[in-house]
Amino acid sequence: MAVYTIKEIRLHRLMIPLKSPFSTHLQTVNERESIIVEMIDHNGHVGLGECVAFSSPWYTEETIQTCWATLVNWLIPSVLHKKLTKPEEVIELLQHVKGNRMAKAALDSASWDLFAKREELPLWKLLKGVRQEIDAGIVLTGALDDSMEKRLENAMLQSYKRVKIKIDETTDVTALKELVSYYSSIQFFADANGIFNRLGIEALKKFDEVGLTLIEQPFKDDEWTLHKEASQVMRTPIALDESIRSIDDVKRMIDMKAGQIIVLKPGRVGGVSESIRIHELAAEHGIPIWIGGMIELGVSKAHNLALASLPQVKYPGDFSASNHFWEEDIVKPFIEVERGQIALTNRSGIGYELDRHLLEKLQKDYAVFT
Ligand code: OSB
Ligand code: MG
Repeated sequence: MAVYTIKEIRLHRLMIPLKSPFSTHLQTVNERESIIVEMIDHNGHVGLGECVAFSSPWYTEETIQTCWATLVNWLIPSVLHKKLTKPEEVIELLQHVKGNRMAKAALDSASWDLFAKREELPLWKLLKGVRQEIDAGIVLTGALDDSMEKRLENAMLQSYKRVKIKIDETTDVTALKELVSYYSSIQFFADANGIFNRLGIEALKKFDEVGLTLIEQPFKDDEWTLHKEASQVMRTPIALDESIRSIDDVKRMIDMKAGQIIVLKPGRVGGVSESIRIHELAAEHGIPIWIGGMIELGVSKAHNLALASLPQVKYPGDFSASNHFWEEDIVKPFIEVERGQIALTNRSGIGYELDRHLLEKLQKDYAVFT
C-alpha cells in the first residue's frame, strides 16, 4: 500500500451572510461562521474539509472558537508528517483527544477528499455509493403564513422531494395538516429541535394526524426514555438528530428502541469515517438513515452528498441548492438541483473546488501549519 504524509494544513476562518434569517425556537442565524481546511500531502494533492460548528454553542457544545483552538493545539500537530496509508488513519491519530467531534470531522473529511484525489476517484465511488442522483430536500423556517405558501410553491417548482418545517408552540397544526394534504406529492418532515420537553407529549400527539413522513427530534438530546415512549405511542416515525452524536448513540437508540430513523450529520459525529461505521450498523439492523445538514457551505455539503449515495440512506436529506442559503457559495461550481435531484460528479474527491477569490473576500483568519 502506498505510504503518504501530510506536509501542510491550512485553516481559513470565514463569515458569510445568509440570504434570509434562519429561525428556530433555539436561535436565529443571520450569518454563518465556518472553518475551511486544506490538507496537503507531499505530492501536492489538496483535500478539503469544513468545520460546521456555530459561532455560539446553541446547537452543540462546540463553537468555531473551540474548534480553532483544538485544531491548532492538539489535532493538527497529531497528524502532520505521520505516515498514512488509508484515510481513516487520520481520525485514529486523534483518539487521544476526547470529544471535539466537529473539530475532528473537519480533518477527517479533508483526509477522505485527499485520499480520493490521490486515487483519482470520486469520493462517492470510493465509498461504494450505489446512486449518482441524490434526492434534494429543503428546510423552510418561520410561520405558516402567506410567505410560507409562496416558498412552498417555489420548492414545488424546483421539484424538491421533501420539505422540512420547523415546529414549536406557535405552529398551527390544522394549517400544517392542510398544507401537507394539499401538496401531497412531496414528503413533509417536521423538526422539533427538542421543543416537546416544554410542550409535553400530549402536544406531540396532535401532530400524529398531520400526515408527516417523520418527526425529527421531539425531545432534547439526552431524553432517551421520552423518545422511546413517543416511538411507542406515535404512528408517525420518530427520527433522532441531536441525540445522535456518535455510533454509541446509535447503539443506544437501537437497544432502547428510542427512535425509528437516524439523522446522520457527518460534521457532528466526527466526519466521514464515523459516518461509515454508523451506516454499517444501521444497515445491519435495517434502520433507515437520512443525511442532515446544519446550514453548511459547499465543501461539507459535497461530503454529505457523497455519503448520501450509500444504500442505507432511504429518505431525502438536507440537500438544498447553494442558492437557497447563499448569494455566493464557497465552491465552484455551485451545487444545483435539477428535477429534484443533485447529480454527483465524476471528478476526483468531493468534485468541487474552492472559490479562492470569494474565500479571500470572506476570510477573517488564516493560518498555515507545516
Ligand atoms: O436541526 O436540523 C437541524 C440547521 C442548523 C442546525 C440544526 C438544524 C438545521 C437545519 C437546517 O434544520 C438543515 C439544512 O442545512 O438544510
Ligand atoms: Mg434537526
